[in-house]
Amino acid sequence: MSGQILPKKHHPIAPQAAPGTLADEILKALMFRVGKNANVATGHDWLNASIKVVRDRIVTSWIDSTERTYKAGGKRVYYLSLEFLIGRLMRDAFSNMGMLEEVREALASLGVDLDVIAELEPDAALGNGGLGRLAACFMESMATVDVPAHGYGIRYVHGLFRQEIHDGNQVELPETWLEHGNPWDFDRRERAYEIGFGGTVEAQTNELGQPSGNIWRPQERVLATAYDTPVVGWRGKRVNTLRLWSAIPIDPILLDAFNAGDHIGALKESNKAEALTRVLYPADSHLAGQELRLRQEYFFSAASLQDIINRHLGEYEDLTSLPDKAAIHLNDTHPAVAVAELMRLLLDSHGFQFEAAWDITRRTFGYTNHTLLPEALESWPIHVFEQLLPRHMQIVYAINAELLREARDKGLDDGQIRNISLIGEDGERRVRMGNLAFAGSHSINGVSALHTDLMKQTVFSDFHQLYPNRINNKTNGITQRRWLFQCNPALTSLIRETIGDRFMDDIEALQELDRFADDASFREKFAAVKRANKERLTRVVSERMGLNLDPSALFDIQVKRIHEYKRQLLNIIEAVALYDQIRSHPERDWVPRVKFFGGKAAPSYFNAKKIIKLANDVGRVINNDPAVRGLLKVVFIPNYNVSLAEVMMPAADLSEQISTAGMEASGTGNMKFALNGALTIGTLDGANVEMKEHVGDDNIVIFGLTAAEVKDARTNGYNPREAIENSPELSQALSAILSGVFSHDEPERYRGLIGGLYEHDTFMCAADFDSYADAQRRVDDLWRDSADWNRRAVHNTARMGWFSSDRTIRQYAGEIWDVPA
Ligand code: B1N
Repeated sequence: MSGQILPKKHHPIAPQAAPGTLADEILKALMFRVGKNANVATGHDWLNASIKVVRDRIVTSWIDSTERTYKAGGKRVYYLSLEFLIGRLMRDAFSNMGMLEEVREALASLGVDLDVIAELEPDAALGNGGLGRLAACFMESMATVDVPAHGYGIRYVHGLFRQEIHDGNQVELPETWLEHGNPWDFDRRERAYEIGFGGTVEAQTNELGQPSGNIWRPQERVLATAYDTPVVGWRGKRVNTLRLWSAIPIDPILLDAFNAGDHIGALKESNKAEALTRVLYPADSHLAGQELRLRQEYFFSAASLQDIINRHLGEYEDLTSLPDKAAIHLNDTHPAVAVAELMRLLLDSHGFQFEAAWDITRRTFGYTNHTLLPEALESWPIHVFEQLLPRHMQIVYAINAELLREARDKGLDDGQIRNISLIGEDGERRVRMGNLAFAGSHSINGVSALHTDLMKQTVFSDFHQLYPNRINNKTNGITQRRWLFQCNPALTSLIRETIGDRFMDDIEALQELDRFADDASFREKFAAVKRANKERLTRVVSERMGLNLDPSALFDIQVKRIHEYKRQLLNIIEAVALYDQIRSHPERDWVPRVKFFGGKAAPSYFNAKKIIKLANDVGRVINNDPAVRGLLKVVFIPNYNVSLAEVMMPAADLSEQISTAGMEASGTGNMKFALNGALTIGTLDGANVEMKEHVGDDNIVIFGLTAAEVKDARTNGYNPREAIENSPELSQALSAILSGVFSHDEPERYRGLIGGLYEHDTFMCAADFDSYADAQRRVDDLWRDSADWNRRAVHNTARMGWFSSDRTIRQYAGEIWDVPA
């Protein structure tokens, strides 16, 4: 696509620009930094040149921000995350610098369309889903609210796989975001640290023969080198750094082997090092479990800690003051090994005694828990951990001894002590990373009020008894710059015309829009914006899938990772039931609806892949059945990613947030939809609970069992077969799927997935079905009164300001990190 979009090649004369203008700067960047002239430049070249021009201005502010923090002697935040799901950066950065329109005009004067080259920017998918996207929103908000921060992660060569749908099945293809280079980042080859693995530990003795620390002699070593991306906050106020590590061999070629003629063997080290940062593990909320993953975790944690300590010792005497100058945050347990690594550095390299080291460590770290799902709680078999990190294993045992002694002193019983131990003893002995992160941090937070309560009641109840002040809540948020201003420029303009610009700097001012919900002429404008956004999505679907949709239908969207607890299956079964109803009662006044699905399944997640196949099978049958008369469409859009989300969020009428109560820690897609004026149909799970409080009971459609009811049902022996038999609609829908109505070519295809519901139904689809179907018919009723629907939609937008990640970050800054914001 790149070469052909721009007609430059056919221009006999290259475009000119007056000296000193932005257009002139772009032409110069094209010439001197990309090495092309306008006659031969491709779309990517124009994109690179434009980015370089804006990046220069960002760098000025970047250096300024860094110096400001340095001079003030301020505390810095270090956000350690194995995932940063950043997506495209161009619009984000240009618009935060206040240059988007200026660049657009400059490019237009050169005959280049900014919207066209924007599409060429790769979608950096260095994350799986909500956890990684949250890290990206946080980076932008930290820069916006002026918190000096560094994000630390891995520069994966391949981010999350690209999804294609072949014959209804997910096919995974490698993602290659670095194919055209990365115009944003700075290669800091001078910032390289050695990282060791394996080997042995030598006990040291002093001249009197007493034990005096330990020395780890790793067997393997690689270099971590840094790539820095500037992260610019709103109005260019502050620019922070996202530092991503890449692994390179210390000895790229083993000269001995090479000289002996073993040319392939000589590259062994090189291949091994580079494998470390080659690919992101594609499992969301599920344990990867491979040794390579633990290597990735240690690699980036250790590199980041060396960097942090280096910076600290450049400014201060020693590490005693580390907790006053550095807040290191663990984004889930993926970097939890950093707790043991900091202890190692303090004990073995900086001469601290255990007690002092442990005090420094605990005052420095904070930890966010993002899930209570047992299958996602990280733990490593002792032998894997010990082989790879022998010194850290000793330190984990030492911390554990101290922790368990403290627990015993405070009167915890044997069962409780077993629960808080860093070593799990049921079956194979394992290092529990959640317990390590908890023990090593002064603050442990959940990501929604409900999730935090459940943390206290379940996984961390004994820890909570031991340290009653450590668990706290920080409800997630999203950045309104990307998730309103950029993805929905028409709505943003309408809001500005209506209430002025104040909300652009203070999102709580969005409240002022609330009273316009009762203004019919405003509502019409609001509806017109929604309609245009739906048309945009309709065009995308038509281009990508050759499917024509009616933008006046109710757009009902469920986009997120495919996971059984998120219950895409419940939604699909309801579509099948509705299909039955439409055919059985053609005389009824059915509301035309398009049910959109999108999301990736972990490549090894069998049931998730079946769910994708089922959505596609159901769609094929329903969409082609003339008896449906176009009243229902089911569409699975391939390759859901950040860029697609930017088109879908603004186009939704109805947002599906239907997880089994108690299982979705927070959700953040729910917030993006509501901010853009969709109504939510949802369970009382995660942040839905708080969204209901903010938007008001009349402006959200809640159904299903509560978390407490789910727990009761489970303990009292829930019988799914009975639930299915009590619901004629559900029974019929399940029978249809089981009998092969949607899988003529293989009637047995859904025996496992659907048949299994009668026996287990772990996620309570049957228990919630009737309540869900009723809620959907209530949605239909609301939709029929369009003025009333729009009034509710306006209330959603107006009342979602609280869910800004600026608010979340201010809470972290004030209540966890102790930095001003
Ligand atoms: O983190 C999001 C929440 O909004 C979601 O509710 C939650 O499901 C998500 C292991 C995870 N929890 N755990 C993960 C991701 C990758 C991985 O390898 C676990 N993701 C979440 C933000 O708080």
